[in-house]
Formats: sequence, structure tokens, C-alpha cells
Amino acid sequence: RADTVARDRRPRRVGSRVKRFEDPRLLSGRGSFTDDKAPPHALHVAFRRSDQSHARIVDIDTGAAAEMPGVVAVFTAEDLGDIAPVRATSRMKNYHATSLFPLARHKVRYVGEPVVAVVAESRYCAEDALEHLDVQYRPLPGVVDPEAAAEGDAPLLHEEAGTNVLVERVFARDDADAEMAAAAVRVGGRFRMRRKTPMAIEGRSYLAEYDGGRNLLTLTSSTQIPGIIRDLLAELLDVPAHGIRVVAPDVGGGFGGKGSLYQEELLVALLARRLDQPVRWTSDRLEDLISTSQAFDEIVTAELGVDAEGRLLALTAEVLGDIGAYSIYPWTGALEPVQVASFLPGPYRLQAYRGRTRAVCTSKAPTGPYRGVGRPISTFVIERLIDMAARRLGLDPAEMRRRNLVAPDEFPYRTASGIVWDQSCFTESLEAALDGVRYGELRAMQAKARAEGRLYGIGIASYAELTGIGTRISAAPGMPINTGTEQSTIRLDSTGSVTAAFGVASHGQGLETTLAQVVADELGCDINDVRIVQGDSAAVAHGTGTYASRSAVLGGGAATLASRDLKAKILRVAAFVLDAPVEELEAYDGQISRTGTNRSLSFKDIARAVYVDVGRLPPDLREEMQSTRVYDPFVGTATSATHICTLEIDPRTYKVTLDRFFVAEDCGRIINPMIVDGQVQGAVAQGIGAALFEEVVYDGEGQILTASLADYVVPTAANVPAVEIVHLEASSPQTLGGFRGMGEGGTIGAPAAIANALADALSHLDVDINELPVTPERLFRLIENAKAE
Ligand code: MCN
Ligand code: SMO
Repeated sequence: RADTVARDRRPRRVGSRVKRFEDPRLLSGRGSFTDDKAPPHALHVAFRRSDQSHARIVDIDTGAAAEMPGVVAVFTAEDLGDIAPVRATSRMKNYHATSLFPLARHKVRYVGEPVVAVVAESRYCAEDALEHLDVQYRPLPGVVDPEAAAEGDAPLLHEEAGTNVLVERVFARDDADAEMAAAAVRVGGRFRMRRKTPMAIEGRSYLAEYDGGRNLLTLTSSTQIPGIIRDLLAELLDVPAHGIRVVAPDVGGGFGGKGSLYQEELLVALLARRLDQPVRWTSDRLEDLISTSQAFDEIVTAELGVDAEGRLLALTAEVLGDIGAYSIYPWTGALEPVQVASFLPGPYRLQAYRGRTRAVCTSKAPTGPYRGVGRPISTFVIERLIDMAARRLGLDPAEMRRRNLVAPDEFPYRTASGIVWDQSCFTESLEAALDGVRYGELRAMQAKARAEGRLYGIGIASYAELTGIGTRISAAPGMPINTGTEQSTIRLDSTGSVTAAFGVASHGQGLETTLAQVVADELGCDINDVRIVQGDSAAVAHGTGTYASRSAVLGGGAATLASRDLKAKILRVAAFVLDAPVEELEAYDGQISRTGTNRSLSFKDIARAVYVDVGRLPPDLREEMQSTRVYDPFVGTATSATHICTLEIDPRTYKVTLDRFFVAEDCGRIINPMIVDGQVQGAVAQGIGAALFEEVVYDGEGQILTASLADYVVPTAANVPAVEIVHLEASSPQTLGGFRGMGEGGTIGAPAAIANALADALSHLDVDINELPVTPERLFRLIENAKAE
């Protein structure tokens, strides 16, 4: 007993602010990104991209370009021959896949779509040659406005689909119309979140190398999903998985934008094989802005009915998601619009719901995953509706939430759309955030500011999300890939160090550190002796990558299982060497000791006994010191938070200045509080971008107007206040280790909290904040219109 207590008091790695192992190299310029990996003789590709949003390709003359010095080859879709298209298939009802080719065939569908590829000895030659290509188009009618595109008589973007509405889905529980009719108060509106772009610092970059002698194609890619890309390439090229290796080295951010397959990625791989030479491509900022998958382009018409005490009775919603030109691989264009409708009921107790969602394709860059996927918009809409209803009832927004958040004794709670929330800090996060900002004092301060004529607002947003999703949920749409499991292979090396391989692909999250923390605790090794191998499709038999706030739960779970298994093997050997019963042994920080004695062995001693002094061990102990385990969390787990922010609007310039930003969140047991803080801070910054600055703009012809960082405005450090964070750490009942995912959380709460704070600041004018981002121009118009009324 005394022993156990002593053992428990020793510091564990999980839960401590271990400095990130990746930072010394990243901060001192020794990171190695895809573009750094290219051999000197690699050929460069440059793309002639469509300048039309929807047009038939009439003729392409490549002759002059092909003759330029330094040009090795020029390819059009026709030159690539008969290759199978990439189709993001799914068993969803009413879903239509689209066919994606590496270069546009017959038709172009968005400005920026790759049409011709020039391969040359240098990037300069390749880009110069683009000017000498002659591409003739016959413009087709635009499919730009999502509402018009959803009409039955709209021109079709994909003839094979027979409609522009690529998916339609209804969520319904109880009779929402009857409940709505009985409501004491009904509030509603048309909400819109404008298109965004992920904007990673590193642009997309691909390098393909083909080793004909070994028949091995290696694609180095700035991707979040090396395992998925490997499996897709194997299928398309009809080669075994071991014939292709996809490596994501250091990746400079993804935010969802590197979580799908790209035309350029496919093309680079095809050409390296065809030309039998390394082929590389790295996007510039313009290409990134026009061709990396975009996000959040939704129109939501919603109504909420509440009773006289403010209890939610019914919610109805019509979601129209503009998914751009293609149904993206592997997620499909349903990803974002379906999640909006599915998460709309939020963390609240609500019986009656009807939500219809439609995904409509338009002639713009495809949308794909973006940090938060669906939840930023659903949270924006429901949190606005909650505030609007509170205002009509004369209730404080905090009190309105208090009455409706799923209470601790109601878990597990099934939402009206069918999501099951396991126990998480819904009400606790609200109270913690209110306490944290000293809500009462803030309101008093606001009253004083208002009396001085200042436009000062306080905004609250609560939300819940599903993270660490396992097979039961991920298999539902029937995609041809399994994203519900991850595996880990952990081994004791011959020198006593530990190598742990995963299918995840960290691109900023710090998984080399957090997974090492889990391994060190579970295995009892020294954390400095652990190397995490990740981002390499060859590292494990099956793995997909890092997305959907899954790596802590799935990677951490697999690490736990494999470590425990390997530890048992190590202890068996130690028991023999120390001549002690296994039960009396413990491993900590790289030493295996017999409790109550001073006898111990290091991991190095064990490795020596197993691998070198083999004669020392009986045959049955000479087993491999390696374990592979797969972890499947089945449904995943709920993560919840409340954001509260305060801000002030400058009445002359309409500039919005955030004053405080407070986050109370529950991501379960925390592996590394420093990393989690960084994730929250970064994601809140992106949420601030979505609320106030960032917007991809296309004109009526489908021309993109925000193709530079002068036009697409991202927040800078000056726009982001210090984020105050409280962690509630309710260990998840659903996951091994109790972890919940949290990498996306900040972008989910921040836009809604800011929208509510803006509406609060302008409450005397009764201004609806129902379109984000609220740029100074939009704010000016809203205020002028309100004053004119
Ligand atoms: N973590 C922890 N304790 C927990 C949960 C998480 O210490 N209870 C740690 C994890 O170990 C990991 C990080 O926090 O180091 C994020 O973990 P998790 O929530 O599991 O998310 P993923 O690692 O799967 O990362 C994906 C997520 C997504 S979907 C987007 S989008 C996003 C995000 O991560 N993109 C990012 N954060 C990003 N951060 C950076 N720097 N760059 C991106 O592109
Ligand atoms: S949008 Mo994150 O890569 O799931």
C-alpha cells in the first residue's frame, strides 16, 4: 500500500507541459518540408489553370510551349490517356459522386482548375512555357449562385449527376411544426457564413519519385492523410500497397486543407512513373488561394420556438451548402452541409427538430474539410437563435443557456439529430466561463460603457462536438475507407531505445510530443528514449492520418494498448533476469525495479538480454520485443466548451476590437496542457478570422476576387487578444485514457461568441448579426440601415 502511494506520487508525463520535441528543429529552420526534400535533378511541373469558371475546352495548342528550351514534356488530359477518374463514393441516399481527373477533361468547372501541365528542368522554364500555351474555351452558362444552381432548370455542372444538388438529407424527430406552432416565442432568420480558405503557412507541395528497378513509387506530400492517399493511388494505379509509399514529412499546417486528395498530387505521381524521373510541384500563394479546398459556404434558414420560460421546443432549418465544383475525395461534398444540419441542435435539450440539408455544386473551387467542419456554422446559428429568444423573453443569455443545456444527470443524451453525447462539462463549462470572466462585474461595466455612448458587447457561445470518432460512426456514410481505427507498432530497439510508429500525420499539432508522453507513461520508458514515427504510410499496415480531432484519442488509444502489451513482454524478461515475480516489478522512466529492493534493470539491459546475450534467456522468452495494436473508440466522445468574449465597436471606423476572450473547455484527460492551450489559442484566432475578416469572394461570373493576401484578410497578432483558458478535464467515459479531441474547438465557439457580442453591442439598434464575417463594411451597412428604420 505504502508502495502504491509512493509510485503514484512520481510525476507522470501525461498531464505535464512537456516542451515540444519538434520545436527546436522547426524554430531553428531545420525542419524538413516536402519542398526541401527534392533531389537536384527533379523535374518541375507548372500548371496552366482555367481562367473560366465553367466552359468547354475547345482546343489546346501545346506546340510552342513544348519547343521551349528546358521543357521536357507537356500534358493535357488527352495525353494522359485512359485513366480512371477519382470518385468519392458513398452509400448515402440521394448522393451523386463526381468524376475528378488530374487535368480537366472536356470541361473546366472552376477558375484555377489545372488544365495543362508543363514539365521542365526548372520552375522558371515551366512557368515561362505556360505563357506559350493556347487554350480555347467556349464559355458555358455560369453556375455560381448556390440558390440558383439548386433550381431544377439550372445549367448542370456535372452532366453525369443529372442535378447540381449532389446530396440531400433530412433529420427529423417529433412534429417540429406542431411544437413550433405552440411556442410562446419564435425567432428565426437567414444565416450565412461566407467561404473561407484554410491558409496554411506552407503551400501544398508534392514530390514523386519512381524507382523502376524496385517498382516503388514514393510520394512525398504535404498531406494530412498519407495512408488514404497511398490506398487510393494503389487502387488507381492497380499496384499493391507496398508499391507505393506516401510520406508526409514536416507539414506547415493544414487546417483541413491538406486533408483531401488533389489533382496536382495525382498528376505528379502519374508523371514520375511515366517519365521515370522525380517530379515536383509546390504551389505559390496564388495557387493556394484559388485551388486549395475552401470551406464554410452555407446559407441556413432556421427558426427556433421556445416556451414562456425559455425552454427550447422546436427547431427547423433549411441548409444549403455551396460545395464548389467537385465532391471531394474521400469525404464527399456532403461533409460540411450534413454536419451543419446534424449539429444544429447543439448541446441543448430539444425534442422536436426538422433539418433539411442540400449540398449544391457550383463553379468555384471545391470545398473540403476545414477546422471545425460544420460545427462553426451550426454553432453560429443555434447560438444566435438562443440569444435572440433570450432577448425576446427578457432573459439574460447566460440564464437562457443554463435552462437548456443538457444537465449532468441527463447523459448519455441523444440529440434530435441522433448524436449521442456522453458525459461532458456542458453546464460546468458555462459556469466556469461565467465565473472566469466575472460575468456580473462585466455586465455592470458594460452598463457604464453604454451610458457613455460606447458600443461594448459581451457574447457567449456554448457548444459540443463529437471527436475521436470510431468505426460505428465513421462507417455510417459507407465510404470505401476506414477512418475509425488507428494502429500503433511499438518496439524496443536493440540499444534499448523505443520506436513507436503510427498512422497519424502531425502537421502542427505536436503529436511527436504528446504520443511520446503516452508511450513513456504506459511503457515506463524514458520519454527522451522514444521516437515517434508518423506521417509515413509505410510505418503501419493501416492508418489514415490526422484530421477530425482524432489523433489524441485514436493515436493515444493505440499507443496505450501497444505499450501495455510490450511492457508485459519486457517485464517477463526482467522477471527472469532479476529472478523476481512479475507482480513485484515496475517500470518507470526507463528503469525496471523490484519494489522494496534496490535491484533494477534498464531498458538497455533488457534489449541486451533479448537481442545480444541471447543464450541468457530460455527459448520461450526470446520473443520479439514489439507490439502492434489497433484501437477503435467505436462512437467517439463528446467535447464541450463555452466561449465568452467582449468587444468594442469604433463608431467612426466600424473597427471591432476584441477585449477579452475566455474559453472554458472539457477535452477530457489532457496529455499536454501547453499544447492544448496552443491549440485553443490558434483555433480561436482562426475563429476570429471567420467572424471578422476572412472571406473568399467570387464575382457573378465565378471569377475569384480574393486571390492575394491583400484581398483575403487574415487576422494578425494585433487582432487576437490573449485567450484566457480554463480546462475542466472530465475524463471521457468512452475512450481509453479518457482523452477527448480538441484540435478544432476554438474555431467552433469563437465566431458565434463574437457574433453574439456584436449583436449585444448593438442591441439598442436591434441589429441582426446573421452573416459572417462582419467586416467593417457590413457593420457600417447594418448600423446605417438600422438607424434609417
Ligand atoms: N491533446 C492533448 N490532450 C487532449 C487532446 C489533445 O494533449 N485531451 C493534444 C494532442 O495530443 C495533439 C493536439 O492536442 O497534440 C491536438 O489533438 P487532437 O484534438 O487529437 O487533434 P489531432 O491531433 O487529430 O489534430 C487534428 C486537428 C484538426 S482536425 C485541425 S483542422 C487542426 C488542428 O488539429 N489543424 C491544425 N490543429 C492544428 N494545429 C496546427 N498547428 N496546424 C493545423 O493545421
Ligand atoms: S478540418 Mo480537420 O483536418 O478535420
